[in-house]
Amino acid sequence: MVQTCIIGAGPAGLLLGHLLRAEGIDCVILERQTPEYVLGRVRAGVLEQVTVDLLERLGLDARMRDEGLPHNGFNLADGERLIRINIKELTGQEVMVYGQTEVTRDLMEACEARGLEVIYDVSDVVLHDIETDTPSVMYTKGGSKHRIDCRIIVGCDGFHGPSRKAIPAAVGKEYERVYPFGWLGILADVPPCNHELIYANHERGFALASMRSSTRSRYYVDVPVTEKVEHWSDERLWDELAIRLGPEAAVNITRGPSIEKSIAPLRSYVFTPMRHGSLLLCGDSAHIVPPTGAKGLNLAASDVHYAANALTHFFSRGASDAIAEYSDTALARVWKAERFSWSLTRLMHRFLDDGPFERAMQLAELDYIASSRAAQESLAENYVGLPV
Ligand code: RFL
Ligand code: PHB
Repeated sequence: MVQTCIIGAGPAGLLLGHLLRAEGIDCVILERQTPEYVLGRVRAGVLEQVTVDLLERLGLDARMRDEGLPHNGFNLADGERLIRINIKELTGQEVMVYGQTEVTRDLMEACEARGLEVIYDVSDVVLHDIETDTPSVMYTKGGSKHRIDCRIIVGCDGFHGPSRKAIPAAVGKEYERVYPFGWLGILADVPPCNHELIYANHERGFALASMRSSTRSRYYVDVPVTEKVEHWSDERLWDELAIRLGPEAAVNITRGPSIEKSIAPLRSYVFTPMRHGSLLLCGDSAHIVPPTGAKGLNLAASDVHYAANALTHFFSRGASDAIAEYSDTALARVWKAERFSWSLTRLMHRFLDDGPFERAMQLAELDYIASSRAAQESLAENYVGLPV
């Protein structure tokens, strides 16, 4: 019997596991993949203060402080000019450019020393009796079946995991928007074309210039969801980036061979409630945002912040009200991040039925942002992350 069984050892599961262990709560994490596979996934790059604070609280921020890049601003581009949003001046805050892979590595490497047990390479994970105070999780490892009895299950198993699906259809409600395009991303060991991120809306489509360090760049362009990555040679992708990012950025692009190249579909999705009985959901298992606002990993972190507080109250004082309120508390922040990610996606991408009018509206909005401190403040406040 353990107090908590966490399903999924992505950033949400590992962060939560460490926070619970720090409070003396015992837990075990079940992960479908191997550690190498988890570390091989190239995902988020921008951390909000909430995520930085959690790593600091755990004392796992040393490498991020050394190697991460604090950014005071980011840029929007409309095909011709760069519009700089000075987030530091507008909000007093900054964001940290430090890859999800590195966050995950730091959390993984601390598990053994801190007594956080992660069981990798499990299959057939099934949740039982979540509507009771004595739930359990069944799984298979190395050909044999196992069972974990616990008091609370936390589903941190991403969009495709089994946890959300364990909540009866009559209880759950889904809100979804699927976009007609995906992001084709390239990772390359070349210096970034700009010291800050550039989100570009060009007539030919969206582009993003991002980075992982001063020697490693991450770029994206949007492509139809039906597109195949094989159709994009590195050269074709560099040519397209140079056009879409605009002349100022193009002259500074250094080309190089891709280390990774893949297409990620874009989706907005929210599942409610985020708790049912003895099961809590955190991160992508409950919601997905399009990557345009860099919110996915950070929302996972804010869910974990609320869940860790609720479980600490529950296990240390027997107070169940924080658990009862978890879903409403987490969703209030989730919906605002969904709104921001959706609106930035709408502003920066061409949609299938967009005509000259919609294009003119986007350009007018970008021009408004360029000229209005109020508009920039709102953008910056959302970009650095709303308070938890
Ligand atoms: P994860 O990372 O998907 O981890 C879930 C874990 O659960 C495991 N799992 C299972 N384990 C046991 N049994 C099962 N049956 C299981 N099924 C699944 C999985 O193997 C996995 O290890 O979810 P988590 O922890 O909630 O974290 C969420 C973030 O990973 C995600 O929101 C971000 O990566 C989104 N995202 C970004 N977020 C940001 O905050 N800033 C960014 O700049 C940013 N850029 C991005 C992104 C996501 C992208 N892709 C590929 C979707 C850029 C991209 C391209
Ligand atoms: C990334 O570096 O992968 C990245 C940065 C900003 C985003 C999305 C992805 O909005």
